[in-house]
Amino acid sequence: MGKAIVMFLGPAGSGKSTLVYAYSKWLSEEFGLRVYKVNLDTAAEYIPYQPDFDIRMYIDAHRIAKELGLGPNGALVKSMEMLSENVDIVTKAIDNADADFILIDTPGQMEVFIFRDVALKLSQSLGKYGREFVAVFVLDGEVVKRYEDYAFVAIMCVALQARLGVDVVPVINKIDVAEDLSLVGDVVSDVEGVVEKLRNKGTYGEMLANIVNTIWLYAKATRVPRVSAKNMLGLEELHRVIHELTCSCGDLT
Ligand SMILES: Nc1nc2c(ncn2[C@@H]2O[C@H](COP(=O)(O)OP(=O)(O)OP(=O)(O)O)[C@@H](O)[C@H]2O)c(=O)[nH]1
Ligand SMILES: [Mg+2]
Repeated sequence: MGKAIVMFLGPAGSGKSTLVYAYSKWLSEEFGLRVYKVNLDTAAEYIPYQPDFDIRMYIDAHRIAKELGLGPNGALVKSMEMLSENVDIVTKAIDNADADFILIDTPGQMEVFIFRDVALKLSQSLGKYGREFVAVFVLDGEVVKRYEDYAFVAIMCVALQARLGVDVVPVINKIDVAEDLSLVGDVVSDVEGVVEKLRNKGTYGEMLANIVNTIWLYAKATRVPRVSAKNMLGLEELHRVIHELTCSCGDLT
């Protein structure tokens, strides 16, 4: 496989860090691939993997909070501003990394990362490094239960694509605790079914049906992988979708 960069995005607690751990373990055990793990969470207190690059060595939100007398949100915003001015620390480390895969873990406070300019700057510079680059949007299975929720996932992914200019793979995590897996269905293979169900749900349903219909016409991911980062489930499916977007060769590795 070509050398790929995969950036994990998603709301606080959705399982980004656990999935970076699980996917890196799976890639090295399954294919013997060398994986370089990047932590960009300036406020992380615990990381379930050993990062090869850790932004906290340079920019630490807790240290900033103490030094500048800021609260947790103020310190995180400040740390992201500092990162934004210094994205080359990250891109240089990645450029020099002797690895097959680069997995990038991002801050729990997704909005500080995405709604400011740091994520955009990073994806613009990472796109130039001759490695394929995709983002994975991790959602907790708890939030994807109704047909309206599928529309929410589709809209979030297209919003991220528009914002960052990068293909986004939606992933539903924590399927080990999902009460009913049929509710966490595969929206991509049944877009028509979902659109049909939404059409029967009043004015907003009609609106969502039209939005979903259009979005999935342009979606790059062919499936929405369902995984359990904790129990290492569904990683092959995740890899298959990432592989489809990052590699034009047929070989799965
Ligand atoms: N049951 C279950 N719990 C999970 C799974 N993945 C992650 N968790 C738990 O969810 C919590 C958050 O996981 P993290 O990996 O820290 O999530 P995150 O998105 O990195 O969180 P922040 O960086 O704090 O936003 C932890 O308690 C994990 O153990 C999973 O597949 N199943
Ligand atoms: Mg995390």
